[in-house]
Amino acid sequence: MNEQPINQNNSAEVKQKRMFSAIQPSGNLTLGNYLGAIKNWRILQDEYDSIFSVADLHALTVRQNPAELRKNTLGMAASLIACGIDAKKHPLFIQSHVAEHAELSWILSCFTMFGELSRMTQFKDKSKKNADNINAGLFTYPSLMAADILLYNTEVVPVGEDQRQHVELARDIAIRFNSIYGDVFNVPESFIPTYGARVKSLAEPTKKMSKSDDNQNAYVLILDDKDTVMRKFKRAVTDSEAEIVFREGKDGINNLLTIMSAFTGKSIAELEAEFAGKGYGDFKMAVGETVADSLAPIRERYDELMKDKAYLEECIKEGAERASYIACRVLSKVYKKVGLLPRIR
Ligand code: ATP
Ligand code: LTN
Repeated sequence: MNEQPINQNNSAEVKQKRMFSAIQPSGNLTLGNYLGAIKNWRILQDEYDSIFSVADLHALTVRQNPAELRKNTLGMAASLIACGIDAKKHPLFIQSHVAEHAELSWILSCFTMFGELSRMTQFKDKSKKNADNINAGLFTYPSLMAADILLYNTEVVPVGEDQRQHVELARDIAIRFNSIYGDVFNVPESFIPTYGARVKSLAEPTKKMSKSDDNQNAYVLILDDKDTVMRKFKRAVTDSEAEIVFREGKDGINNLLTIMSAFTGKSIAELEAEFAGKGYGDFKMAVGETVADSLAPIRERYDELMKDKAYLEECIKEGAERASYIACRVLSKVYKKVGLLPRIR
């Protein structure tokens, strides 16, 4: 990484690059979210000038139970802090608390093409899954995501592979806008660290692990207790062979090896050697133990945080204030550039 930390003696501060990322409160964090995204946020947070958000407006693209959404939104903020996001240092805020996101989203939707939105894989997938509710928000979702990113002069956006297409569209929108109005937005880049894992469903290991999967055995939640974690790994779909090696076609075993490698820091080759000659049952139990033990401290911290609502609310309040300060300056520049008449105060 070519980033440099802030100079310790403060004599000449090195300007850090701005990093922004968000996650929807559409349920609890899965192992996929953790290994593919949140763990990287934690690792990278101090290397960058970081801002994190819980994308509750995005969650509305799928029908939500209001009470549940409120609970999940605060729960997601708590989960992120429990996973090691330092909300006192880096703004962590709820997307709907910073009104500029919805406002810029409208402007950007006027610079986003129908054809571009139609090509988004997530839109196609989610339309299939929610055939009775293919709403306009689901379609224009990437314009709101572009607003999230562009409001903060973001340079890097750490996401999992499945979000790359959306970040690329945000880049295209920024370039299009800048080509008309001059240098208004920073052109962001997606950042998919090579050490980030792509975690597959435990029930159908050709599909990604997703928190909105109807089958609860398909995902492990970071808040699952040990018994639940063990049960889900015990049931994990593998193959009819008996060899613990990473090979094309062995999606289930490949997935378990990837998860084990991410938690232990051991390479796949080391794990293959360690488990050579062992049965799938023993291997699944070993992966389950490792995952459950690694998640235990996160779960404990989450429970503590959920008992201290005042602290959580203070974090997201400060986060929204700090985010708003940046967002409103960028938005007023955009309003001016596109020709909106300034409000008389
Ligand atoms: P939903 O099921 O509601 O669509 P999701 O579990 O797929 O949610 P998102 O909220 O869309 O997750 O994604 C949050 C972050 O986690 C994104 O950066 C995404 O790329 C990453 N991510 C999600 N699932 C995985 C996975 N299985 N492996 C790696 N990264 C993932
Ligand atoms: N669409 C993303 C969540 C998200 C996001 C963002 C990620 C909303 N706004 C801005 C990065 C930057 C998702 O579903 N994972």
